[in-house]
Amino acid sequence: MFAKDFIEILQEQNFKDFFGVPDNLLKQFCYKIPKNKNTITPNEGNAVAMGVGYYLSTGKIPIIYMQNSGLGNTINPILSLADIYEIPLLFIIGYRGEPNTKDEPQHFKQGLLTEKILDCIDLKNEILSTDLNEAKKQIAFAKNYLEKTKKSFAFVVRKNTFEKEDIDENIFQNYELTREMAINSILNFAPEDSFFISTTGYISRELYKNSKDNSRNFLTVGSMGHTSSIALSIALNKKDKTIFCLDGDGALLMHMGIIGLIGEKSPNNFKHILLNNFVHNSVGSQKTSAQSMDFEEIFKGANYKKIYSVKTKKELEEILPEFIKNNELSFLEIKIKPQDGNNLPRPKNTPTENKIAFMEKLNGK
Ligand SMILES: Cc1ncc(C[n+]2csc(CCOP(=O)(O)OP(=O)(O)O)c2C)c(N)n1
Repeated sequence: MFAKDFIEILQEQNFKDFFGVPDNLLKQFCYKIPKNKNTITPNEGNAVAMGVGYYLSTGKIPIIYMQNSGLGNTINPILSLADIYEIPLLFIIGYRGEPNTKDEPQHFKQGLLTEKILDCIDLKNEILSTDLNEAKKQIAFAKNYLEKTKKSFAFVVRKNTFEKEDIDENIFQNYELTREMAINSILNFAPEDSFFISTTGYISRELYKNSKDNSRNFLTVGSMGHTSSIALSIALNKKDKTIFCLDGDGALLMHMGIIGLIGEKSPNNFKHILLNNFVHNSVGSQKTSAQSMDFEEIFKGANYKKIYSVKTKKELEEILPEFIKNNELSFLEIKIKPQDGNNLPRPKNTPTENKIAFMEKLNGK
């Protein structure tokens, strides 16, 4: 079915407002939500909590959408907020790693357990039909269930449920630098014995593609938003090594509280780089809140000692030597434009192989 028709039926059934974190499997759906009805939240737990506030203030049932990877972020506000106050929410969940389909390793376990997790937290769920008339019946059933029981309901959405249509991906700005250019400049300037901890999606795949020695990289292929926490621990335990953290704006925003702890600990070997394209480039370039934020001020306020922000190759290459050499906790924002990464290679080695090689290099074995 077409995402637009599905959304129209939802709206006819009085499901008017949407809160969530974008997913590439739900890309068509995300783009067809009317803009003034779509709230993209930093993480999936925020979407649940905003949905609760929406219900409290309108009496209407919100739609909460996400990739199944985000389910973990929602469990606390589902169980100890929505459930205990009997606030019904309608979930739309992209089914990455569905059993017996081909997908990347980070989706395997989450896919295997998605339906089980939903059953386990007593969240009634169904696979969404690909047929519009069937989906219409499912929505009517869900509506009745939500209103009668005041419990939540989830549609699990398989790959290709929505027909592919051309979509005009959001381009909010057009900076000179791309992700590829920025990462290549960083790699050119970074000492050969540095280590990189990189975030989920295209950024890790770009680093993987362009690095000479991938055993120096820890690719956080899943667990979006946790890269800087991993990098913080490594920086604290390996004070003689330079640790680069390659973050995205979507990922940084997802668990931004950690920057307070990074600032508090202030490891002087920690180089935090934000590749800011203002969107979730890896899953279809849906906007993040980065557009209305001033990261230089925020990181300054979080006690980072050196702060840089650049938007051209020239500026970047002028600043990199100082950024790398200074011996203080540093933040570098690189404003870039979104860049398609569909054809980027994916790691040939398994996550466990990546871990072993990385640990051997880091720990000098
Ligand atoms: C918890 C969780 N929610 C959602 C996703 C799906 N996802 C993968 S990459 C990505 C976008 C990351 O955006 P950003 O950090 O800005 O990097 P960019 O893709 O723009 O390079 C999303 C939403 C995920 N992997 N995990």
